[in-house]
Amino acid sequence: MKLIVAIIQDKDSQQLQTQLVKDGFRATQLPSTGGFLKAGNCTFLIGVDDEKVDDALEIIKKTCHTRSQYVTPTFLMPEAASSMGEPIEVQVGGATCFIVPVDKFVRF
Ligand code: 2BA
Repeated sequence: MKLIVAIIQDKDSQQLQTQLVKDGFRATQLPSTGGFLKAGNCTFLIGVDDEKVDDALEIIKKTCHTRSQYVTPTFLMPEAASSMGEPIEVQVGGATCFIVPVDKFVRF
């Protein structure tokens, strides 16, 4: 068994949750915050049998989309507020996924 930890954008969370349940996956959704943008995102914990990992990743890939976001340098360095520069474009990925082996899984 594997645990997929998938960090995705809030905008895609509803569709991902719906599709996972529809295809028989069990998942937990946690609110999270990106360290760079300091904006809300969403972390899914999905426990899956080894042979289903690729199916789950395919659902994540199909439902989660890369988007551009503009941030001002002062957003990243508030101390430089007096010399505000042009906004810079940041590509926020559809999903950042970690696939972790699970030693043991029990449900009571
Ligand atoms: P954030 O940390 O808010 O990062 C949002 C986007 O900002 C990133 O998109 C990336 O395009 C850019 N970015 C992040 N750190 C940067 C840096 N030091 N310099 C320049 N640009 C930077 P993604 O890479 O798609 O990441 C989306 C979210 O996934 C991240 O939100 C974070 O919450 C999570 N994440 C990404 N890589 C991670 C990792 N290695 N470990 C844990 N969480 C990660």
